[in-house]
Parts: sequence; C-alpha cells; structure tokens
Amino acid sequence: MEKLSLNGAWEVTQVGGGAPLPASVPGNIHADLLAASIIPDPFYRDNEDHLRWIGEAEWVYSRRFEVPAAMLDHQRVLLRCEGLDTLATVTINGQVVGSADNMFRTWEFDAKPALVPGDNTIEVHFASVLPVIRERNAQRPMPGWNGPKEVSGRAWVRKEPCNFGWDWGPVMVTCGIWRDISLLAFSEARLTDVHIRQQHEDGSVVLALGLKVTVLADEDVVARATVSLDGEPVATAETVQAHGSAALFLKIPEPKLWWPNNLGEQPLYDLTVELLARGRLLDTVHKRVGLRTLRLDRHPDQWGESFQFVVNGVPFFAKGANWIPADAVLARMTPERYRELLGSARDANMNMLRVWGGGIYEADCFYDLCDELGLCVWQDFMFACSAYPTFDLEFLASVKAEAEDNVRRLRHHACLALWCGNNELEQGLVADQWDNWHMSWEDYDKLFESLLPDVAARLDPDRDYWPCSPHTPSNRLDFNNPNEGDAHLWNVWHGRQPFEWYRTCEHRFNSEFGFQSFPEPQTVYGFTAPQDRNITTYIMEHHQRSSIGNDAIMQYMLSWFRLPTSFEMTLWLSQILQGMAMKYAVEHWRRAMPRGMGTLYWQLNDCWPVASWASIDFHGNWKALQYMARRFYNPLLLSALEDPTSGTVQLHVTNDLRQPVTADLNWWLTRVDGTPVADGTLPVQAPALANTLVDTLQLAAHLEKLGARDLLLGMELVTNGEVVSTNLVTFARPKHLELEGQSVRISYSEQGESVFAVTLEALKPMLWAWLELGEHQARYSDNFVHLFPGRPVTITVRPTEPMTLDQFEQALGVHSLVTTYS
Ligand code: BMA
Repeated sequence: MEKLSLNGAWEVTQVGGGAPLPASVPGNIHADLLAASIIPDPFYRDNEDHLRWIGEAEWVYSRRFEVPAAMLDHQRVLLRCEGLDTLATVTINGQVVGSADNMFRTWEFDAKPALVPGDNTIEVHFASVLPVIRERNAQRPMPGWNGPKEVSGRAWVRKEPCNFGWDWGPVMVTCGIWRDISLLAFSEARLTDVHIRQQHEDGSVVLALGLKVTVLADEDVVARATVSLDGEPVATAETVQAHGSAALFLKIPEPKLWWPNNLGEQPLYDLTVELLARGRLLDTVHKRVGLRTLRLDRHPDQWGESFQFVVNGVPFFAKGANWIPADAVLARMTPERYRELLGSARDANMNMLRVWGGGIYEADCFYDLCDELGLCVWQDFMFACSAYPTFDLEFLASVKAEAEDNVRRLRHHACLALWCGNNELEQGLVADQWDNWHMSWEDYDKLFESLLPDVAARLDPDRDYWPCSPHTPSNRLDFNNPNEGDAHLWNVWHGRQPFEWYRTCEHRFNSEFGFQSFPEPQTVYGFTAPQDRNITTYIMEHHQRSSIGNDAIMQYMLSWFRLPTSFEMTLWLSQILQGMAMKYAVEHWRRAMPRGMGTLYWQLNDCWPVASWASIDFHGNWKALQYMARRFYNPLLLSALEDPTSGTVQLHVTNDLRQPVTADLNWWLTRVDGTPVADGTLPVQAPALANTLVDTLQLAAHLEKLGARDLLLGMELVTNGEVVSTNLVTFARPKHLELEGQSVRISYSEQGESVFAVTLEALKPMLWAWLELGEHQARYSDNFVHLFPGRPVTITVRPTEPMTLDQFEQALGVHSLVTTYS
C-alpha cells in the first residue's frame, strides 16, 4: 500500500469572483478567509450577520501535486477523502472522478484513469447547500425546531446541523475539505476493515479480530496480528490465508482492565495487524484497545426498568456533560484544544460525555483522548430537533453509508459506551401522520428503529443502541417518564420552574438539564465594544440565542441574589447562579442512586463566545460551574438536604468508588458574622457504590433562636487526614443573609516559575470567594469557595502566559458574594 497525502497548502477561489487565496487542508472556508485577512473575526459584535454571504457562495479548492510514475503502476489508485463539507465535485486534471453530498462520510474514488505521472491538478468544487435547502424546503417544508435567526430545512442535507444556527450557536455555513485527503495505491491486497471484539471470561480476555481483505492478485496473502502493552508484545496470531475475510484470536495473559475515570486505570493495548504476501508487507492497521466490557443495563426492578451503565460487571453512576462542536470554525480545532477541554472534563471528575446529535461525529483524536482519560462516550448519530426525509430512498442510502463509516471508524474505542439514534425527535416531532410540525412514526421507524439499530447490531454487536434521547421504551409518547429510560429535564430554565423543582424529580438517567450563564468579563470584552457592555444591549442579546435568555438569567438571579452593582459582577454572579442550579440538581440525583444512575448536564463547552449553558467558555476558561462540578462530581460527595421548616439537615455521603470508605464528617454552625453556634464530628462508614444517610442534624432550636437568615452550616469529609469534600447549607436565600463586608487576609508566594499560591484567611464568612487576574488568563486549582474564619484556603494559580510576582500582585483580584453588590 502506497499512500500520498494531499493535505497541506491548497488554493481556494470564489466562483465568479476574486483571485485565488492560499488555503489549508484539512480546513474550511471560514478559516482560510480569516487567515488571508479577507474577513474580520466572525465572533466580534454582530459580524456573523455580515458574513452570511460566505455560505451562499461557491468555492473551488485546488492544488498541484506530483505523482511518482511507480505509483501508477499499481493496479488500483484511489482518492480517499475522509471528509468533504458537503456538496462536492472532485476533478483531477479536468476529469470528474467523483462527487459527494454527505459531510459525515468517507469517500473513495477511482483516481487512476485521471492521473498522469508527474504534475497533476486536483480541484474540489463546493456548491452552496443553502439554495438546495431553500428549494427543497419550498417544495416540502421539513418540520423542525428553528430559532428566529436559524436556517429552516437543514435536515435536507447531511451536514453538521448546528452550522445553521442553534440556541447557543451562530449561523456559519462552512464548506471545505475538512478531514484528510490522500491517494492510496495497491496491487495485491488491502486490509479494508479490522473489527475487534472482546471475549471476557473468568478473568481472561480474548481479542477476536474479524478482517476484511480486498485481494486483487492471485497471491497467498496472510494476516498477522500483534498486541502489546507499553511496547512489550503480549500476544500474536497469524492466519493461514486471508482472502475476503479472515478471523484471528489473541489471548491476552493477565489482562489489565480499562476503567472509567475514578474507577480504575486506563491501560491501552496496541494492536497491529499486518497483511503479508510471501513475507512482503502489503498493508498495516494500528488500533489502541482498552480491555473492558461496557453495557447499558436495562432490567425490571422495584421502580420500573433500570437504566445504568455497567463496566466490567460493575454498575456505575455516569457523571458528565453534553459535548457540542468546540468551534464554529471547526478547522481551528487542534489536538491541544481537544486535550485542554477533555482534560478539564476529567479534572472535574467526569466519567462520561454525550456527543450530542446536532454536531459532528468527532475527530479520531477526541475518542483517543477519551480512551486515555477514562471518559465514556454516549454517541448520538447526527440527527437532532428536526424531522428527516426518510421517505426518500436516496437519503436513507446516504445515512446508511454514513452510519457504517462511523461505526467502523469508532467501534474499537474503549470509551464508546452507547449508540443513540437522535436528539429529542420523540419529544414532539413525530406523530401518526406528517403535518407542519411532525414526521410520521412510520417514517421515523425506518431510520431509528430499523436502519440505525441494524447497522449497529451488524457492525458493533457488543454495544447497545438507544433510539432517541430522551426515550421511554414502554411508551415513547410519554417521554421523561421517571421510572424508565432517560430524561431531558428542562422545567428549570425553559419552563422557568424554581431550582427546587429538581428535588421533585427522581428519573433513571438525566441526559440533559441545564442553566445558562454569561462568560467572564474578559471573554465578553473580546466580542464587545465598550458601549455594548450592558446585558440588554443589542450585541449582548446577539450573543444570546435562547429565547429571552438574558431575562431568564436575571429572573432567577433576583430570586436568589441581590442585584449586582456592575456589569462585570452581573456576569460573574450569573456563573455562581448557574453552578448553584446544577449543584442543586446533581447532588439530589446522586443521593437518589441507585434509582437514578447518571447525570449529564447541558453543556460542557461553547463554539463561540456567548451566554449559554456551558461550564467552560469558548476560550477554555472554567466558569464557576466547572469548579462546582468538580466538587459535586467528586467520587466521594458530602451533601446535605436541609428543611428550614423542621430545622433538620440530612447529611449524606455518596461513594462512587469501588471500595468502602471510612471517614469523619465535621460540621459547624455559625452566625453569618462567623460567631460559632454549634459543631460536631460524625464517624462515617460509606459502602462502595452507594449513597449513605450519615445522620440528620436537629437544628430547630438554633433556627428559632437566631433565625434562618443568621445561620450558616459548613461541613467537610475527612479521610486519611485529608479533606475530600466540603459543602455549605444556608437556610434562607443568599440575598437575605446579612453578610458583613469582605474581610480577608490575603497572602501569596511564587511556588515555581509563574506558579503562585494564594492563601485566603477570612475574618468573617465569605461565600463563593473567587480569584481573578483581570486580563490574564489562568488556571486555578479551585475557585468560588466558601471561607470560614480559622479555615484558610490555599489556591494555586497558573497563568497561561508567564507573569512576575509583581505583575501577579498588580493583577490579583479577590471577590465574593458581598462584593457583587457592595
Ligand atoms: C436541548 C438540546 C439542544 C439545546 C438545549 C438547550 O434539548 O438537545 O438542542 O441546545 O436543549 O435548549
């Protein structure tokens, strides 16, 4: 197998206008226009609206390349395109070699007849998808949920749905060669597919390989497989012959199992499969494999039907968030940015992400990183919030090929936990008959109950398929049933219910629920001019896509907090509010385990700078929620359920570890000025993988005497002399607490080059104390912490760009709840 990569420097020309511009492949048109300084930053103010012409235009990517004469001696020469976005016609030396209409597919075209030895030219012409969508939608409007700024009818093309706008994303209709492109030449044989299945039995693991081999020559072709760990081979096997299809079995001695984050290690074995003819190497495939079983377990139980993931026989509580494409200009995503975001998910104690169906089947490096980090992936197929033209046989053929390509590409990953048909179609987009708002169940079933589960069962029989998120198996009209299936709980936020509503829900698995916040001031400064910096300006509302979202943030904020006195403090306080909402929900649901066995909040990340449900902003900054998620997703969680009316507080320890834990629980009750009222220590025996009610504090007498507004209850869980979880209870809304002015001793020191330790010693209780460095970006070991007198907290700060101690001192700001309104 000879391979010639065609990645690298290309040119791009707008049809009917302009000179060619330099272009990068893989890439896309927005990235190229930005690099050539033809367009301004599409995320600044409302530039997005003035750049819509890019998606309306047609673009031609072209380059020259040299083909060695020997390459053309091969019997077959293919042009392999791993991603064309979207309506593409490919020409080599003026001859059309193929066309494409599905961004999610891998295309291979016969290039041999068009190629010549030496200098060649390739052109990829991208037609605009927008006229196609408009025309088809005019003939037959496709029901779907579209916000006012979004393009209707996006379901007519197989292209990243959120390109056409979403309730957190801009309208940026891209095109381009978005994944690798290369020439492949071979004469004898090619390894076209390697399917790895794992047989786990009595502590041993056998890898069963199913190989597909295209053999062109009448040769004796054999396949050899080697599996190694940390560079040491642990098993090999060889076939007698490999024609068409072949099987190989590798028994792994003393297998080291792969576990999700916090449940164990993530050892990854390297598998190499080679194709040989008389000792000559013809083709090689490498894959990295984590040994584990990972299933969705559904069985009848006392509440209805379970919905829990089971790894290596151990049911575990899934903790995580929903993932959306991490940049509206996808071409800018680098392995480093993926690592940064996924590393943040792991650092926040997550063990699962849902790749939501309105984006893309992610890049290989995304799943590689999830394998390494122990982040399980709930993988939607790319269908979301719209009806789809499944009555069209061509459409069905296209999505079948797309599903096969992606299942084959991703199924070897240890992290992959579930295939899911779509996002939210069953939640109101399907009815008995097609009409303006619905598709028919008959047509729905063709794709989500037949085609996709068939592909998954045939190509990936060891993984479960779930038709829709959310879905209720016994009655799909009854979505969000508390006794079975998964749920999207949006009564808080979209339904404007108070946070307390979460505590009325005990669903089996919460795959979506969320609350919005603004990004931090520096991120907002990046997309606004000074005159925009008020949350009601046109530009701030432009960077808010959920209907009347900023109003909702303020409505909830004033229910809990005082009116902040500045724009900046409004932004920060919105983050605290968001974190509180998610904490309220997740702590409750973790206490309700094993009835409920998962929480994936909406959403981890952003694709541009915007007010949204994300816990990490577009630039990778952790919002308050991300720090709070690290606490409420801690495998050992100390949480409390307060009842101000009866004056009781239930203290719970949720242990998600595979080992029982012995600990001490310390609690202290103080007045808001810090005067001690009562305290205690409780011994804790927390069995593995369970929630334990440790005790119920009876505080009625104190509440009666001092009043709900004058009391704070702090607590911590200590194991082996280390504080592993902390928490706080207030008995009144924080806005009604008479907190005194901020009074804190701040000391800092340089720990290493440009690493600083800041110790905060509060003289009066301080709620949600946080550090910031103005215009300097940094990573904080913790932030938004509650401080009590006599309990100093040290935070390590790592600025992204090196700073001196002097600069650090100048930039350091320390805030807490009272400074938002004083
Ligand atoms: C959902 C998601 C997204 C959406 C989010 C917030 O239900 O599936 O479509 O962005 O809610 O509204």
